[in-house]
Amino acid sequence: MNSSLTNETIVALSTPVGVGAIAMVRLSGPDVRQILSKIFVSKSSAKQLPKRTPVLGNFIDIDGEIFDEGQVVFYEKPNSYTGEDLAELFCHGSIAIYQFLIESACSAGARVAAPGEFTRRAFIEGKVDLVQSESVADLIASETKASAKIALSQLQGNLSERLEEIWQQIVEIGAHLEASIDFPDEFEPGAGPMVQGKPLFGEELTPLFVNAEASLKELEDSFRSGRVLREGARVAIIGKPNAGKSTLLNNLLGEERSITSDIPGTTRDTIEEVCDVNGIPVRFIDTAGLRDTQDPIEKEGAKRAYDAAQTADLCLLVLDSSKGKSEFEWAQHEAKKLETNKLIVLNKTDLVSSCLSGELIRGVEKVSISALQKKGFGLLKKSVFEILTGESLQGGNIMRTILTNERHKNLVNKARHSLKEAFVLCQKAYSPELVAVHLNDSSAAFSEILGKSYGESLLDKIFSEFCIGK
Ligand SMILES: Nc1nc2c(ncn2[C@@H]2O[C@H](COP(=O)(O)OP(=O)(O)OP(=O)(O)O)[C@@H](O)[C@H]2O)c(=O)[nH]1
Ligand SMILES: [Mg+2]
Repeated sequence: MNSSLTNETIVALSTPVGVGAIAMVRLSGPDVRQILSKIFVSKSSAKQLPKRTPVLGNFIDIDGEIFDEGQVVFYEKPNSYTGEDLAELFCHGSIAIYQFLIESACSAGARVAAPGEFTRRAFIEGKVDLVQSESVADLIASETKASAKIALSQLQGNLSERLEEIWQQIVEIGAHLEASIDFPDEFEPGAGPMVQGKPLFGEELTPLFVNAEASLKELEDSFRSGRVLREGARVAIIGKPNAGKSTLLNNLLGEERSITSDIPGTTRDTIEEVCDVNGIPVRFIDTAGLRDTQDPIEKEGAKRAYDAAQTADLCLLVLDSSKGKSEFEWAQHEAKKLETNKLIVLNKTDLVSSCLSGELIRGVEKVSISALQKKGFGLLKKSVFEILTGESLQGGNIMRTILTNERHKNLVNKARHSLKEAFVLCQKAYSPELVAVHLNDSSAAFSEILGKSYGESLLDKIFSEFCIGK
């Protein structure tokens, strides 16, 4: 699709497809007023539609026949979502009515919008940058409060602001280099043309390079938590038979999903269910108890348990604390086999007088719970959250700016590598021109993330993933 086709007026349903109390059809482009005059008859005596004010009236077809009563809100450019003239048409939520309304708008000169075209126009009109545009899709797709909050923060421009700050650091290094390229004869470290107060080259640029690279590294590393917050995570629950794995899953979910009993070997296959852990969607996988066995079904169950453990983002090693040493030794033995992140869950603490102190496995955290008495679940969830996201949970909030989108992460990585390359050449006293080539590559990556430079194919790719009406 060509972005320059904004001379057309587009129309689409912006509420979900299906029957509802009310549906909202959005109209955007140069002919909004003209189209409205053909399909909407206001009940107010005012000659012109007021701005940003709901107006009651009748929707009519092209022959002037009334088919619904509803409201219209008109937004005059540039003060609208798209930056163009825009109207929101609220009709009764019958499929027939909103389809008829869209058809009437098309008969009056509009065309049906492509997926994401409203947001694409907002981007073309400069209302939002590309990062903000992408966050609209994330916000709509968010399944938990945490992912919604991150997407909203990006929509409000926090990530863009952080990217602009780091970009500025790189531009500053570039400005110092430019000085030595433009005025080679005059240039000497500490002399020559003034660049932001003082021209620098070689060693003197080191702190600027180091700072910019550290900022990029921090941002790139945040993608680990960003991915989990956006897409969720998988957590396998493993342990010996009767350790209380299924009781643990049931209590996390608040329902009797897995069968529990005091007969060892109750769970035979894996059972998966999603639970909200402090705002992130976590898929917990209950597995068969692990023990030496000749039973072919149990063997298959154990294989599935290990498969789940190896592919999970985190593995809960559930131990029956009342069994003491034998369980601890088992955990130490199993932990060596698993490369996945681990958390030891000391269960059945209601049966023991004192909990194990000190480290059981080096570098592996532990939490004490009683799955039966539903005790310790707050701490368990907090630990799961912190291990999965690498963030500490401060009053349920993640405080810093993080990356959630793979496109952004790849470009931040590209920016960092080009910057590193420039730094190496600078340290080796290569010519400023050569250093500047790499610095420009780094800068170009920022430009691409924020959409300052873009190709139509990139926009097609990004906006095709949106729904129609967004
Ligand atoms: N006292 C006490 N009993 C518990 C606790 N958690 C589970 N149990 C009991 O331990 C027994 C085994 O629990 P399950 O949840 O079925 O254990 P499991 O690890 O899923 O066992 P398998 O499916 O056989 O591998 C049941 O009788 C539970 O009621 C606990 O925290 N305290
Ligand atoms: Mg079980």
